[in-house]
Amino acid sequence: AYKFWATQPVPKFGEDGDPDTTVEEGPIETHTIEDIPKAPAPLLNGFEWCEMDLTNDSELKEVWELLNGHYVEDNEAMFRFNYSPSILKWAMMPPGWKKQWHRGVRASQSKKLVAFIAAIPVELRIRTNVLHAAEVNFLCIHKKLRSKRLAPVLIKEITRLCNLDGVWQAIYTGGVVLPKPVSTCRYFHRAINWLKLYEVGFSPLPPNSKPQFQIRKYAVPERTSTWGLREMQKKDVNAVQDLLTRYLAKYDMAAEWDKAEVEHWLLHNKKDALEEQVVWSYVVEDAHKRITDFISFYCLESSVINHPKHKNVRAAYLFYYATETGLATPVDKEALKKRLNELVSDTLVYCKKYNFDVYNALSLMDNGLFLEDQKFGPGDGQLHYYLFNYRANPIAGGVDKRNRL
Ligand code: YNC
Ligand code: MG
Repeated sequence: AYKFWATQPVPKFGEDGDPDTTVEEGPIETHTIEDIPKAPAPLLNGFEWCEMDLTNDSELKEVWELLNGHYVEDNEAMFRFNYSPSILKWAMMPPGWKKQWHRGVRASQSKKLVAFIAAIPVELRIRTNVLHAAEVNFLCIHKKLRSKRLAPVLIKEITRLCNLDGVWQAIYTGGVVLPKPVSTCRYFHRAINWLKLYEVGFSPLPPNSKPQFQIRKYAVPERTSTWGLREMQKKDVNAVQDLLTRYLAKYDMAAEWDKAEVEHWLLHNKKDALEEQVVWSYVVEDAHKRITDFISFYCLESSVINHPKHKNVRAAYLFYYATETGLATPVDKEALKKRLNELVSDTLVYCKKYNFDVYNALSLMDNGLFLEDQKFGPGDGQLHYYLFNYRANPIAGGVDKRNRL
């Protein structure tokens, strides 16, 4: 098993032996740029490499079409992620993005795009070490080209391209089990439009319940409750960056964002009126005009595969948050729990206002403090976190157990 992954600089299952012993953290292997091939490995006959220029709307649309038809589905093939062109730009073009890290495969004759993989730069802190790393995502192969060992070719190619830019470590996530997760999270879902989720087969009707009981259970307050909550603006970037950096310091693994990254990830500036909003961010400003909290979510729709009535499900994903309440020493856990519940409940009001059907969150950061109270239920999806060419001790998921991403 793992014919390809066994050849890669990743930890193997079982190799660290006793789970109570800790390993020394660091790179698994080191190379120099001079050793890295300047040209890509050849592809199967009839296919060629290409660079996808996402600033070009027609190339962006090609990537969107490939992903829309062939990207990640749930186990029962009922839903498939449908990243909008706006969210693709947001996700793949943060500060420091590189065109050469948007790699495609075309059929040589038709020029049709049949496979894709992308990486973005990220400053990734693991405990006390900050890695100048890549985050790899959007690996996708056309359904007709599956199981031909093309995925390893794409992975080796993105590795080569990262290496050529002096990047030797990467982080990536997936629902599949590979050697070897550094952390694992579970997805949680909070129904907003319960009836639609029921109709598409996402939410079950519990025995002894009735649709109207479920609809009432998931009713959302009309108004937000936190004093001083407002939409985040550009003038808040410095304060939010400072607050977020201090908040994330308590986790064992987190991205480190500079101000430009905070602005990109939290204040998606729409370049033109046609572009859809991708991310929603709110701050709490106190009576002294200090930013004491912020919370954000982003939009990711899923296509409903072959449904007579519904074409898509609009999901909001809880993104980053931070609060001064969690930064007191010692941490007052009850106060933090109360504050996070208020903030998340307020975002639920906005999710409803902006027509989301479901609110998703992972079992990371301090989410365990509010998931149950806010009526999020565990889903069957897991998300595994992987590090490439970096040995690290496991990072536990869940509340207080220090992880993020
Ligand atoms: C996966 N998701 O195990 P072994 S997540 C990594 N991530 O290798 P083939 C995967 N590896 O077991 P297919 C993987 N899925 O023999 C499969 N593999 O060692 C491994 N789905 O290749 C698999 N997108 O080409 C096996 O398989 C080998 O034709 C088999 O293609 C797979 O973006 C795939 O789920 C996933 O489009 C492309 O099924 C295809 O099935 C597909 O015969 C739907 O491949 C979409 C989907 C994956 C979403 C994601 C993160 C990707 C991370 C890749 C690893 C990056 C490493 C770091 C590189 C940079 C380093 C630096 C610096
Ligand atoms: Mg293949």
